[in-house]
Amino acid sequence: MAPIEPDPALVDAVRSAQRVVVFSGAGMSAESGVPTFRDALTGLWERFDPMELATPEAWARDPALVWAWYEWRAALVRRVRPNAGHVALADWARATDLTVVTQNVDDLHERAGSTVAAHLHGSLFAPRCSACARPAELDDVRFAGPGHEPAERITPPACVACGAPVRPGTVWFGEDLPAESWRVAVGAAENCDLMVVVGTSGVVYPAAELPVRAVRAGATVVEINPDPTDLTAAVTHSWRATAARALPALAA
Ligand code: BV8
Ligand code: ZN
Repeated sequence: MAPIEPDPALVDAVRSAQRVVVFSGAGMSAESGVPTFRDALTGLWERFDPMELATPEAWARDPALVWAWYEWRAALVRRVRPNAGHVALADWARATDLTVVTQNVDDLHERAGSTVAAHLHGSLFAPRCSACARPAELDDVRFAGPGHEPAERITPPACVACGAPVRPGTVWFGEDLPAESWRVAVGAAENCDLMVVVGTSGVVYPAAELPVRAVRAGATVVEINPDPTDLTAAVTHSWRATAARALPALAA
């Protein structure tokens, strides 16, 4: 699908930007082969609702099911590669003051060479003890290991310090965002002159507030998404294009 050409005013705003913030969601990783958060999950997990599984209640009820889901997701991310959109952002940051704030829990921005200022919803690769919060070494947990058979239940590893179950390092629905990540993200949104919002449906709060905060602070906000979203009405320009097609054109 060739992207519809961008509005010339959008291109001008991008070319003249001095302080850029890129705010990414799951659509950023779609062209790498990572299912977006609201796409029906595939295979073993297609009958589950991510909104149900990504909660403290699901973890309390069935930690082995939740841990197996995260192992499956982490193993999938390990198998894929950053796409041209991730690479374009890393290149763009070498020439411009550019800050990446992501809702994504994968490490594809980093593997493309970006420094991520804030992982608002945590990371698949930062498991920690559910009791003493000690970070678990990735080789303590199986998803860092050689390909394991996908399973619907995997007993979470035990914390080497206190023996409690190790939990995924992501922010579940009903949990607060990491305070430092949120502080950095709000500061970036309120001090940029351009925000590029890529691959998010804009339904998860408080992250979805960030583009509105940028508009209120006087920034030009450009949305890149093949579909309209809850944010489309609030942004300055909305470009019906995908991340891997649009970002290389913007960053050129
Ligand atoms: C909070 C980590 C304070 C886990 C995620 C009731 C009780 C408690 C809270 C609430 C409540 N009601 C509402 C709330 C607030 C809640 C919320 O916003 N709920 C929504 C759903 C209504 N938020 C929270 O709970 C947050 N915490 O509020 O704390 C608090 C505390 C206690 C009590 C009250 C309040 C925490 C939210 C964090 C949840 N964790 N992830 C995990 O991943 O397992 S969020 C999850 O959704 C992912 O991180 C994902 O990034 C994020 C947002 O989704 P998107 O990234 O937008 O992805 P999505 O699939 O939706 O859309 C993809 C888009 O890409 C689409 O638009 C598509 O068109 C586009 N696209 C597709 N292909 C491409 C593309 N774009 C470009 N290129 C392509 N190729
Ligand atoms: Zn512990």
